[in-house]
Amino acid sequence: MSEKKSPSEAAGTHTLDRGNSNAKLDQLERWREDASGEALTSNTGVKVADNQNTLKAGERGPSLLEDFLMREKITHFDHERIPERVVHARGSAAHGYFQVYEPLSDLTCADFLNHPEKKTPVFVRFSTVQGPRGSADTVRDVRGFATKFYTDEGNFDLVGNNMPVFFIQDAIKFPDFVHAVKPEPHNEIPTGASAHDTFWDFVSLQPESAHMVLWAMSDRGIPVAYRAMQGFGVHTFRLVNAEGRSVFVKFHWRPVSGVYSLVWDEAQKLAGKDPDFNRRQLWEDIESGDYPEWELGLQVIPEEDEHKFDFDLLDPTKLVPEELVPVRVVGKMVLNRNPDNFFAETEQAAFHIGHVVPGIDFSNDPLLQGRLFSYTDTQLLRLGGPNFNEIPINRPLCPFHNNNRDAPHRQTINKGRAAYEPNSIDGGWPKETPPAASGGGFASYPEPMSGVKLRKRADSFGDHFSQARLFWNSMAPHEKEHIIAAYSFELGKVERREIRERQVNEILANIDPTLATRVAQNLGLPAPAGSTVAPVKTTLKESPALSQANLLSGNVRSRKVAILVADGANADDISHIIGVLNSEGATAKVIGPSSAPVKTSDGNTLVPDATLDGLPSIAFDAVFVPGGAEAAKALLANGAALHYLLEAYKHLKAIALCGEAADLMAELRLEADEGLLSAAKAEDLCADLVKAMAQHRVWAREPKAKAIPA
Ligand code: HDE
Repeated sequence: MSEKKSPSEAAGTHTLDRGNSNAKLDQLERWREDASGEALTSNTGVKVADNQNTLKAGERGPSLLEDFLMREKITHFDHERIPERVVHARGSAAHGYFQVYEPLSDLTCADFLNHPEKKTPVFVRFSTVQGPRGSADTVRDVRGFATKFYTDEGNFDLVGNNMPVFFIQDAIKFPDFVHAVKPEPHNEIPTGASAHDTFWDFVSLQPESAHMVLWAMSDRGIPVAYRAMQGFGVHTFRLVNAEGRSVFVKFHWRPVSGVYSLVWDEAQKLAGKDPDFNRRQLWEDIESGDYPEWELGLQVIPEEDEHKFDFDLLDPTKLVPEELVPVRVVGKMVLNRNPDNFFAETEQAAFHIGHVVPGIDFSNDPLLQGRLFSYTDTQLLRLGGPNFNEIPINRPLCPFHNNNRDAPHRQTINKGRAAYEPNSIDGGWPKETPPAASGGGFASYPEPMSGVKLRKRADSFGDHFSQARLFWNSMAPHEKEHIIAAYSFELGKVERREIRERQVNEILANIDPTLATRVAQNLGLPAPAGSTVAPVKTTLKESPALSQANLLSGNVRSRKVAILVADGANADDISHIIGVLNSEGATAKVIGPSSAPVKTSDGNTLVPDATLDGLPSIAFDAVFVPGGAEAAKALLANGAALHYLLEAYKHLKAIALCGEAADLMAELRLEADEGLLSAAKAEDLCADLVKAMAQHRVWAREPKAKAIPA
């Protein structure tokens, strides 16, 4: 016979009789007795006594509709998701600050660009474009680089990309472009990739995309890290100073870490082994105090120079070569704080190219003009109404008052009776601020306008290939090889021969004959007959500023090195390399055959940070193997360790082998080069290792490495 229970015990609200094991019961009891934290409550603040069981009619009886706690919890859960961004759905973000180096009063009256003593808070979101929210970070794609400056005069959003041009010239083509690049509608394949028929169909029919597609097929499409990417505002904007004088401007972000990329095989493998690769590094670097930094650069073009270039400044498929207009570096951004909550901050962040402050204004770039409509419109759906600027991550840090009222999720409790202007009831407040005053109101630059209403692309937008050729001509030999390989890979996935042919014969052949012929060969197509469009005469043949080979930082700050260990690994080598890397601002992780501690040569034990398969070589910039006969023997007999080194070699990374570890090189039949180093002790090769790492890859090894299976 079962024991009789009191009504409260039977209801299960005051006891911990929840059908749990004794161990769990004890733990729950301890948690309940700990009064140091916050009590669990309902959304209306009622303290919850039991968060484990639904209210039921008897222990084994049906659940009761009366259970308002369960219903509130499940209802909230049912509504947890919001629509992901139509594009740039996959992203990650961080907080930081921006500081201008010197007042830019000659150019702009924007307050945050005139006060070197001010640290303007920023929130920056990086993203891929094509893939959905859960897709991999390292796919070949454009990266978004959106910065929200919370200035004292309101929010300024610089919503840019890691490439300085775009695929289309007019906003009305954006839905077509996005439908073409997104997974194909019948089977939703491929995720996060442009290597499919609809993308190449569209771009091969749309020659204005030639320049940007070339950027996407270059190493820029597979950055190693967000901190290793440049950022660009893309469009031409205006700056306006206190006297009302305006100049055109292009915005640049230059990473202090330099610009460098993954190699394609690595990018593909990372997409499977660590789809969060970029997101994780951003997070971990900030947690460890190794803050990513960028300098803000401006290309300033006086109004009177608007028509002096052999392209149109308003055409977003063109960049302004730095050799024609140098970049003036004006300030620095540091990302130093991770968000507390991904959804509340990163997911709910609403960027908008139309969020400008006095001193910054728009140009007539037709893509920019279309974006001015799109960003608010999309937030209405995504964030559920027009009050999205009241969400903490979007709220300005300066005071804001207006007569906008009500609508879903209103947070502000407006006081006063007059929700209109002019009014006499509330003394006329809130009132306008004249533009000229310091901290003045926003007034659009009074650009003279005249024109006929029409739908027409300006003739000055008509040259689609010169800048693509400029980019191609500016690439280092290894960069050209990567571009050829990328086109061959992507077009190789295209099922329809006519699309491949069109891309080769009508697009690539107009950029460069070698590019077109090599891609044609790889696709098994006849070499193109020649260009189909007469080349336009241009001022520049090459722009060295476009090649990543010229954009390295020259140091190894934030680079990551794997130290492969096994029992018997030489302790001096390990401590020496760690010391050198730390002093250079790089980091090391000890990688063991398993998670079990390893005995080093000095009799101490070392706990590996990760295992060979847990953190593969693709997650590192270089590999170091300490000496020690026993350790070398163990690694030689370990297929995973051999694969680790082979893969690092194939990915053109610096590899340093000390003492007996040099036997691994012989076993793998690898030839020494400027990045494959061996010496008796760590101290004899550290300087060369650092030098090789600063070069990012051993490009000279690439032809040889291609023959190696990995
Ligand atoms: Fe965007 N873009 N875009 N875009 N874009 C969006 O806004 C749009 C363009 C860029 O991290 C959407 O909030 C149109 C160029 C970034 O939250 C949407 C056109 C550049 C982000 C939208 C463009 C960008 C977006 C989707 C052609 C580089 C991510 C969700 C006229 C200069 C921002 C959202 C973030 C996001 C529209 C072209 C950059 C739908 C119509 C060019 C970095 O509003």
